[in-house]
Amino acid sequence: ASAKTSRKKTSAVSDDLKQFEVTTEEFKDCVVKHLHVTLGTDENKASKKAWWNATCAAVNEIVFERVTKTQKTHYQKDTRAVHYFSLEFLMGRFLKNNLTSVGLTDIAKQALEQLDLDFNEICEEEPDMALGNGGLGRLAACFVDSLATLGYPAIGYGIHYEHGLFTQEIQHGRQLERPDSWREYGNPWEICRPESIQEIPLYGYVETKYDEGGHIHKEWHPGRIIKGVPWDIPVVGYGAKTVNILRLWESRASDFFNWDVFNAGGYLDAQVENVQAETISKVLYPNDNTEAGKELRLIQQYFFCACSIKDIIRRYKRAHGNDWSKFTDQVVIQLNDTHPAVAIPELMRILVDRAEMHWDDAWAICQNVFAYTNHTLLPEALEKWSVRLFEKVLPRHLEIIYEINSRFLEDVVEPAFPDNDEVKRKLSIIEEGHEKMVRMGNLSVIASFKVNGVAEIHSQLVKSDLFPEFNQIWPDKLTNVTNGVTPRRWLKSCNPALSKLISEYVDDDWPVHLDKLQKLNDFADDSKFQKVFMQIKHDNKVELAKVIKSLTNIEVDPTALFDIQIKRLHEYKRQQLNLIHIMALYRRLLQNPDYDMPKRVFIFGAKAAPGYYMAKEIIYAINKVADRVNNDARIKDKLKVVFLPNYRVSLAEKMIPAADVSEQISLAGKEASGTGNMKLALNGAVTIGTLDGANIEIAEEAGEDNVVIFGLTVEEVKAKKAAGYNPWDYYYANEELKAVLDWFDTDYFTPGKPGELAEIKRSLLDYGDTYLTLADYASYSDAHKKIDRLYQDKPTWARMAIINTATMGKFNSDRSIQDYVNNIWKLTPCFIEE
Ligand code: GPQ
Repeated sequence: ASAKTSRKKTSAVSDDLKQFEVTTEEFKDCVVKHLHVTLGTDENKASKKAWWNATCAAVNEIVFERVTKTQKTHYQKDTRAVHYFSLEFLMGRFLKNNLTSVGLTDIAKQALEQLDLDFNEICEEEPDMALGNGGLGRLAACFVDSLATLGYPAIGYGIHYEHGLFTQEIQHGRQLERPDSWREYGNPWEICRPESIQEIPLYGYVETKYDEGGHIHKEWHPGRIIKGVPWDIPVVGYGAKTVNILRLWESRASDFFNWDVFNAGGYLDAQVENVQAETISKVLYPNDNTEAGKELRLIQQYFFCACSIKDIIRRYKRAHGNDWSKFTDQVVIQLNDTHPAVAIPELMRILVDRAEMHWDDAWAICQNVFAYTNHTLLPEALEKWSVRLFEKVLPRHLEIIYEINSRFLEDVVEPAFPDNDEVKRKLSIIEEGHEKMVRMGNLSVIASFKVNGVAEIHSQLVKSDLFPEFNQIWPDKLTNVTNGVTPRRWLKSCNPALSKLISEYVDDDWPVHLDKLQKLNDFADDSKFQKVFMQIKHDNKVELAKVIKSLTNIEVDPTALFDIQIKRLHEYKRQQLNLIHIMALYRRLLQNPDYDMPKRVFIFGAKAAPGYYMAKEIIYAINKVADRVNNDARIKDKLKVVFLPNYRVSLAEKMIPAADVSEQISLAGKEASGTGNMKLALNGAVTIGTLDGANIEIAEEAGEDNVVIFGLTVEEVKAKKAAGYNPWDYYYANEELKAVLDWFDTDYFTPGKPGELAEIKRSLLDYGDTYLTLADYASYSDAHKKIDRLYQDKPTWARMAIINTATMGKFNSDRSIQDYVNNIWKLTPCFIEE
C-alpha cells in the first residue's frame, strides 16, 4: 500500500487544489504499513506517538518525492532562486499543514477514525518546531510557505538548534524556563544530507603575503574548524506542486581538524573541543527585539552564513564552473534582519581571497546579491559587535569590513557630504568610542541593493529616523514590503468551520486568492449569515474554554467577550496597559456591582526573555491579578483573567479562531508591523489598537468603523517626548489611574506580601514610563467602553467581525512574497512536472 499518486497537470501556481488521488483505504493501509516497517511496532501495542509517526511517514511518501522532483527541475532549468537567511524559523507543527497542502485532510481523518484514532489527538502528539522567538521567526515560516505555494525556487537557510525556544511553565504565578527538546526522539520531517557537509573556519590570525608581482594576498590561518551538517525540512506548497526545503545546519567537531590533537595524546582535549563545536547549534537565544552581544551568538551567525554561502557556491559551480559572470543572475540572498549580515564579508572573503577576484568585481557581486529587511527601530535591538570580539573570532572579516568602510566613506559619503565629519561618523560601519563597535545595520544597508521595512509606517520611519542620510545617498534603496501571514495555516487549517463556510459563500480557492474574501462583505448585514458566522465563533470559544480549563483549571463562559493579547512580553507592547485597565474594570465592578459591561474574559499568552526582569514581573502581576479576580464572588464571574502558559504556534492556532477582540496596543512607532494582528482580524476578531505598524493598514482595509483605534500617534508621541513627558501628571489627573497604580503598593493581589508588585508602579512613575503607558490610559479605557457598547449590539458586532474577515486579503503572505519578487528578487515561477 502506498500513498504515491498521480494527478492532472496544471500551472506552476497552485490556484486549484487537486487532491492527490488516494482513497481512505489506501491511506489507512499506508499508515499501518509504516507502523510495521518504519516504526517497528503493530496496531496492538503502538503508542499515539507511533501512530503520529506512521501518519507522517505516509504523508512523506508524497512529500519526499515532490522534494526530489522540485530539486531536479530547479537544477535542470537552472533557475534563479532566493536564499532566505534567517537565524529563526518558527515553523510550529507540520502534520495538519502538510495534509492541507496535499489535500488529504479528510482522507487522513477518516483513515485514522477507521483505526479507532482521533485525528486531533494524533496531531497533538507533534512537538512544535520552535526554532524562533516570535514575529520575526514566524514571518520566515509564512514566507517559505508562500514561496513554495507560488512555485518560486527558494531555500531557507538557518540553524538546526537542538533546543528551540524554552518551554514556559508558570509556578506560583512566575515564569520558569524549561529546555525544549523538539527532536529528542527523532523528527519524521527532516532528512540529513551528510553528502553536503561543510567545514567552517574560526579564530586564528591573518598572514599578509606578497606574490612576485608585489600584490598583497591575505591568508587566514584559522584556529579551529567546525563541521556543518545540513538537515533538510520539506516546505510543502499548497497543492504540493513545489516542495522547497529549509536547510538547517548542525555543528559538529571536525574529525579532520581534531586528528592532530588526538594523535598527540590529547584524547580528552579532543573531547572538550567536540563539546565546544557542538555547542554552536545547541540552543536558540531567547531574546526578542534585544541584542545578546555574546561571542557564541556571533559564532552562530557566522557558522550558518558560512555554511550557506559555501552551499550556494557549490550549487552554482555545478552549473557554471568557475564562470562567476552569471552569479548575480542566479542568486539573491535576503537577510532577515542584521543577524546574518556577516554573510557580506564572508562572500567578499571567498571572492577576493579564494577566487582571487579584484575587490571592485567582488564588491559589485555583493551589491547585487544582498537585500536586507529591517524589523525594528528599537535601539536595544540594533546589532553592534565589539571590534575586539570580531577580531578574535573572525580576524579576516574584520579587515574586510574596514576595507568596505574606508572605500564607502571615501567614494560615497565624501562626494555626497563633502567635509562633513558628523555624517561620516554617523554612517561609518565602525562606531568610535570607549569600545569600538561594528554596526551591522550600516554594513547591511551599504552592501545591499534594497532595504525594506515591514509595514508602511515602519518603512517611512526607517527612511526618516533610522537611515535618513543613506536614504539621501540612495533614494531608491529603501522601500516597504508590508508583512503577511499564510492563510493556509492561519485560517484554512486552524479554523476548519469558518473555512468551510467561506468555501460555501465565496469559492474554494480562497486560500490562494485571499482577496476573494471581499465577497463576504455582501453578507455582512445578512442576519442568517451573521448567525452562522457567530455560531462558528461561539463553537471555537467553547473549544478554547476547554483548553483553558485543562491548562489552568479556570472556568470561562463561552458567551463572554473573549479579549486576547498574544505576543512576546515586552514593555513596548504594553501588556501592562491591558493589565491596568483590567484592574480598573475590577475596581469599577467592586464599586458598582451593576456596572454596565458585557461579561469579559481577558486572555494572555506571552513568553518573557529569561533575563528580562520587568517582563517577568508583568507576567507575575497578571497571574496574581487573575487569582484575585477569578476567585472574587462579589463580581459574579463578570470578569475573568487567564494567562495561558507556554504560548507557541500550536497554542496560537487554538486561540486565534476564538478571539472576539484583538489587543494591538504598542506605543505608536515601536511595533514595526505585527503579524498576530493580521491573523486575529482574518479570523473575525475586532482590533483595539494604536496607530502603529500594520494596524494602520488593517484599519484602512477594514474601515475605521470596524476597528477601535486609540492613543497617541507617532507625531504626538514625538511632540510629547520633546515637551518633556511626565507620567506623574497623568497619575494625579486621573483618580482611577491613581487608585489602580496605588493598588500595586498594597497586598490586595499578593496577600501577606505588600508591595510585591510595586516595581511595575515604579517603572511607570519613577523610571519615567518609557512607553507612555499612562499617557494612553484614558484613551484606552474609552476605547474599551466603545467595545463594550458594540459587543452588546449583536448584529453590529457580527457585521464588524465579518467585515474584518472579508477585508484581510491584503495580509496574505503570498502578496508580501509577490511584492518581494516584483521589487527585489525578480524571480520567475517554475513549473514542476507531476
Ligand atoms: N521582530 Cl528585531 C521580532 O519578532 N524579533 C526581533 O528581534 C525583531 C523584530 C518582529 C517585530 O517586532 C514585529 O513588529 C514584526 O511584525 C515582526 O518582527 C516581523 O517583521
